[in-house]
Amino acid sequence: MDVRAAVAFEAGKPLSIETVHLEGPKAGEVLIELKATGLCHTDEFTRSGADPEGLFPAIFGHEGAGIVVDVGAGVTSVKKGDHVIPLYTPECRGCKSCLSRKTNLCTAIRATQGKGLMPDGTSRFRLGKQMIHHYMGCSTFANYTVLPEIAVAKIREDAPFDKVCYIGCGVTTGVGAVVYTAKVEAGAKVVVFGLGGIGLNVVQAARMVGADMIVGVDLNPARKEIAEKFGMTHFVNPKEVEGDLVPYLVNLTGGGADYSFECIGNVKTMRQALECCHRGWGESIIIGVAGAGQEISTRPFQLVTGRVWKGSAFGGARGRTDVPKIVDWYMDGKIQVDPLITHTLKLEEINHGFDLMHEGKSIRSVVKY
Ligand code: NAD
Ligand code: AHE
Ligand code: ZN
Repeated sequence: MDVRAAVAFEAGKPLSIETVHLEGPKAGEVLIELKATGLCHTDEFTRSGADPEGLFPAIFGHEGAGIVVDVGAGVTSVKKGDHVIPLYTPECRGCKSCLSRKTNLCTAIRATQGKGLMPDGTSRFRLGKQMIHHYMGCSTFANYTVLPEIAVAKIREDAPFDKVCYIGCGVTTGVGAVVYTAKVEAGAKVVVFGLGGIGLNVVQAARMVGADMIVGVDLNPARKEIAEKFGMTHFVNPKEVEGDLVPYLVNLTGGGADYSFECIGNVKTMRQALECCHRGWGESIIIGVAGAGQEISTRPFQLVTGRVWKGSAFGGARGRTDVPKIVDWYMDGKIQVDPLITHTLKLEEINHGFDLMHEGKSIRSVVKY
């Protein structure tokens, strides 16, 4: 079938709206009509050329929601008409990682996903004779896409697509990092670096679990107001701090954070996030994705003296199990999503969405199909 898609032909270039051919679902795969997709900073990271795994031409997008319109042979877990969220972290429930119960990083299809291909080693997208790569196994910057059934979460039918698409990455990443990765407890002191589409979800989850102090660190002063509405108790703009940021944060938190979260993707702030943690037990969770060639560093003494450095992908959430629960949390009013969706765009306006991201004017832009 012909589908409308925003195609990335080259790193650093705007996306181009094209009519692309999409082949139907093969065995174990489903065809999804996307109703909406969010624009995550990770899409921009790959578009810019900073992603060492980046492939071109490709159809980006990994934060979608839609309806199953066809299923391939042998598909049993979803059917036509089901409402779903595509999962860039699938959950096969049979691989070593899924069975370990120690990680959400299912390995069933990671190798082909990283090559921009479906599990059989081919792409379903082409433009004329040119093969177009899938992206993060999702390619939600198209009005239809194909995914393996292990990479879709079935969700309730009363959830609005143009809001819950954000649960496909940003909401789950931020909320999950607090609830599943760090397991922040009531009374904790939390520092959040970066108050964007991810960091604000860390803030609201820290409030949800009962953190006492939630410090937000951002260079953009406009983030203060929205972060306070989401539960931030103290705002720190590094540009306004005299001297080093780390001792300032250690002092502010009365000895250091119990938990810190890096939601920027900057290796310097990753170090600051670790070093502002409390001696003996503070845990720092890296969520931000850093560009090719970047490395983190600290004095090993920081770890010897009990600080813990961890990472979190997709918030540690097991997609098929946890995403429907997070949709319920939203529908039940436990977490807020709507105020974070600052812009709704047409597919043709998608490049404007990336401009808004760069200008710090949007928190989340959503494309509605
Ligand atoms: P965003 O652009 O919405 O937010 C980033 C925020 O950081 C902005 O508010 C910006 O003002 C602030 N910032 C930038 N540089 C700063 C600095 N030096 N000090 C303080 N604040 C600074 O981005 P996002 O969508 O929230 O994504 C954040 C990061 O998380 C990106 O690196 C993205 O790729 C990554 N990410 C990771 C996962 C995962 O599973 N680990 C999932 C989604 C996104
Ligand atoms: N391709 C990048 C890695 C990017 C990365 O870490 N992605 C996160 C999700 S970001 C969503 O917005 C992730 O899930 N990582 C686990 C994985 O298996 O990719 C690089 O640096 O190579
Ligand atoms: Zn994302």
